[in-house]
Amino acid sequence: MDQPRIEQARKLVTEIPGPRSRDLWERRTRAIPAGVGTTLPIFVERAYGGIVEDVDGNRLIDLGAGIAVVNVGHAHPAVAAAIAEQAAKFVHTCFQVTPYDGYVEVCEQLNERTPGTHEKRSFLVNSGAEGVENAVKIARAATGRPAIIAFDQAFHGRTLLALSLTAKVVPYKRSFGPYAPEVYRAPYSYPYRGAGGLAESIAWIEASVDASQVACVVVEPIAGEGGFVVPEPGWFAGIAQWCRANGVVFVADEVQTGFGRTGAWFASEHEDVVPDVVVTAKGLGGGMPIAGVTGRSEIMDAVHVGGLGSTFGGNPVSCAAALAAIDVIEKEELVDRALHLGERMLARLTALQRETTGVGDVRGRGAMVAMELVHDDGTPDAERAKQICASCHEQGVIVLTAGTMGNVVRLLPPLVLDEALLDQGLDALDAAVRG
Ligand code: PLZ
Repeated sequence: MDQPRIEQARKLVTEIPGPRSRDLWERRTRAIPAGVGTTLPIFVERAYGGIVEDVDGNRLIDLGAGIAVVNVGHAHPAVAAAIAEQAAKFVHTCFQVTPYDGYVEVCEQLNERTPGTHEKRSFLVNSGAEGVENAVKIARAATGRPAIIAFDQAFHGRTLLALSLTAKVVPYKRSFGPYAPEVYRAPYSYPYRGAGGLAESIAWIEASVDASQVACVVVEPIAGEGGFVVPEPGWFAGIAQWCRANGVVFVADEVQTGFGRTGAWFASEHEDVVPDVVVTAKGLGGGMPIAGVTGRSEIMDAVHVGGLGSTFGGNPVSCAAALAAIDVIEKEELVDRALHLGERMLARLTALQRETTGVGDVRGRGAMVAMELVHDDGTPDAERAKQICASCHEQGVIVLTAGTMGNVVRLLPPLVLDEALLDQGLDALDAAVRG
C-alpha cells in the first residue's frame, strides 16, 4: 500500500503549540470536559516511525510511543496495510455472534509467546483496564475466593474495579469512590526508596487478609505509571512463589511492559516467572485498541459458558493489526532493539545523574527508562519533572512524566526509533535537566 512516510527528522516551524493547535485547543475546551488531561497540546496531523507531525507542520521526536503502544512505530506500513485489507473485508461481527479466524490466531500467538509452555487459553477485550477486570473475574471463578491483592505504585486502569486496584489518588481516584471491596494493598518493592522488601511485602499481605480468602495478586513486573520502578531482584518471583504456596492466582499486568518494551517479549521473563495469568494490551495492537487475557487452561476454563465477552473485544481490524505488529516485532528484531535503545538512554541519564543535581535515581529495563527528580533532602520534586518535560516539549521532543509522586520523567520510545533521533531527543533532555 502507498504510505505517506514522513522523513525521520525533527522540524520546528512555529512555537509549540503553534497557532492552529491553539485554535483547536479553544474548540477542545468547549467540547470536552477538563477532566480529560493533556500532556502536550499539539494536535496531530499524521505520524510515522518515531516522528509525530502536528497541524502547524512541526515534527516532534516521540519518546512516549502513545504510552508504550506503538512499539513498532507510528503507522508501520505492515500494520497499516493489514488494517486496510481487513477493513475492506469486514469490520465487525462480534466474535460471540459469528467468529472469525483473526481472533483465534491472535489468541494462539498470545498462548505461544507469553511465558511458560503449559496449556493456555486467551480471550480478547478492548483495553488494559478491561483485561485486568476480566483477569480478576476469572481468578475468582477459578478459586471461589473474593480477595485481591494490589500494590503501592500500581496502575491497572480507570474502570471501577481496575481503579480500585490502582494506587494513586490524584488524579486517578479523587472523588470517584466508593471503590470495589475486597481489595488489599501491600508495599511494592522500591529499591531507591528502600521500601517493600520481599519479606515486608508478604508480611503486609498476610497481616491484611487471610491467604485462604485471596483469589489473586495483580502485579506489574515494573510499575509503569508508578514511575518505572523496577523491583529488587527476586521480589517479583518471590511474590509468585507466595501465590503458588497459597493457591492464589498470580496475575501479571504486562499491559505496559509487554511486546518487547523491556528487552524481552514479556518483562516476567527477566525474573524467570511464569505467571498464571498475563494481561496484555497497548503494544499488542500496534496502535489499534485490543487487549488479551492469557492463562493456564484450567484457570481460564473455570468460567461458565457465556461468562466472558465483550461487543468489540478482539475486533477483526484490531486482530489484523495485532498479527501484523507481532510479525514486525519478530522480523525487525525489536526485542533486541529495545535493549540497544535502553543502553543508550541509561548511559545518558546516568551521566546526567552524575553531573547535575536533583536526579536522585535512574532506572529501567530495555526501552523503558526513567529518572526520578528529588530535592536536596531526597523528597520528590514533581515541579522539576514538570519543568523538564515542558522544556523537552518546547524543543520538539515528546516525553512523559510518571510516578505516584509525579516526580519521574520517563522515556519509552517506539522501538524502531532512529538512533540519531534518539540522541537528539536525549540532547534535548540533557539541556532541559542542565537548564
Ligand atoms: N495496566 C500497567 O499501564 C495503562 C494510562 C493512561 P488501558 N497505562 C496508561 C491513562 O491516563 O489512563 C495501563 C497500564 C497498566 C493497565 C492499564 C490500563 O490500560 O488500556 O488504559 O485501560
